[in-house]
Amino acid sequence: MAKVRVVNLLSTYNEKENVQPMVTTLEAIAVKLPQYEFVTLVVDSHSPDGTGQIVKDLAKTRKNLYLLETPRGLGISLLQGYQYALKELQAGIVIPNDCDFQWDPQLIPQMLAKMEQGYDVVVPSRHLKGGGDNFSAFRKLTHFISNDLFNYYWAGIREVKDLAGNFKVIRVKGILDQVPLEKLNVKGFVIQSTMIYELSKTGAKFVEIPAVYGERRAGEAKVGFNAQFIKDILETVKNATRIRLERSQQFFRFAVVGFAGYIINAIALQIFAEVMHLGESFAWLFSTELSIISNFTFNNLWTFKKHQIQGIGSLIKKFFHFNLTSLGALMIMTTAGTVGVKLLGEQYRQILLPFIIVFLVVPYNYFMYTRFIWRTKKK
Ligand SMILES: Nc1nc2c(ncn2[C@@H]2O[C@H](COP(=O)(O)OP(=O)(O)O)[C@@H](O)[C@H]2O)c(=O)[nH]1
Ligand SMILES: [Mg+2]
Repeated sequence: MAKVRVVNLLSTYNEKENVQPMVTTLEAIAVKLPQYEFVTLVVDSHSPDGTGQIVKDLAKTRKNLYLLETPRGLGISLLQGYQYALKELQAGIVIPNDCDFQWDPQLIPQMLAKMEQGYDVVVPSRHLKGGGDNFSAFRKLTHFISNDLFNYYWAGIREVKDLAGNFKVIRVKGILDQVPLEKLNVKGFVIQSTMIYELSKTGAKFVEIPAVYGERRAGEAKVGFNAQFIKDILETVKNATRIRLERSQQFFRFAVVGFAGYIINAIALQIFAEVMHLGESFAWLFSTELSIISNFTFNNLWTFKKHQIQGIGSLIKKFFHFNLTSLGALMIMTTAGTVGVKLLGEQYRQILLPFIIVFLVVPYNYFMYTRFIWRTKKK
């Protein structure tokens, strides 16, 4: 069997002192992990200090070192790098990292071991016990504002706690290759949380491991109070808001479909109970099942369009699966409805219905749907 190809994706801007030590450090790690085939791809934004030239020189004596020259901007550069790693280098795993040793590349074996346990994205985290940073008060504050306030709370990206780091191990098959990289329009540092969000939409399984964000080995950080910094803040706010809206649009559609399901449920309940005299329990059971069918159909066609289930085979399978997860709701409805009508009388039937839906079924269903039905299934 061919070895899995791991692409170390290094972003550089003025890293002339760091790039060679990083390349050789990664080579030493590769020797310890012969079960993988390691390749290094440097994305350099035409660094004025000549980082790109150093990489070109190093590549003369190496077959597994590549340079991709990119426009300025960490986001732009990484997005181009990811695409290059997938299309040109046939990556099986991509490991983006900074080139200044702040994230310790020695964590790579441990991170790959996590992936072998079945995780799709392994994230080193400053926010776990045992992790941390050496930030100044100013950097602590900016990290808190962008990571915690905007990305975690406002955008609602909660898959991991540390959303701002570059370093991670990402599986390609079914995960990174499902991210619409060419359509993502982010230029700066907000690429990091955006990638976590996009990866989460593929159904990726995340895990964080504690890590310390150390001192930069040489050279200077690009983050400081300058024009770029302002642009990064604005982009963070804009992007977090976009993600928030995207998520609430999904919720809005979900609510509309749910309301249509309710109308169907209410009319069918009335007909089954009053016109067809099916008996209280059957009226609740069948009318609820009709609304389940309607919910499945419209959520698939509209609410979760991006994750739309295709092909008649998997559609039937998913419908069965959907009914299984809706079984709880069906039982809640039938039992609560039947008992409620027995206790209160038939005149309360149409009052009980919305009451049961709002307080019992909707919370239960939203949880189940987003968790099990419209997540991309992976092997
Ligand atoms: N290709 C590319 N890399 C960049 C750019 N800006 C920063 N980097 C690299 O991204 C990594 C993180 O940047 P750094 O300034 O260390 O940010 P900090 O660690 O958050 O202070 C480093 O390896 C930088 O060289 C850019 O515009 N283009
Ligand atoms: Mg750094």
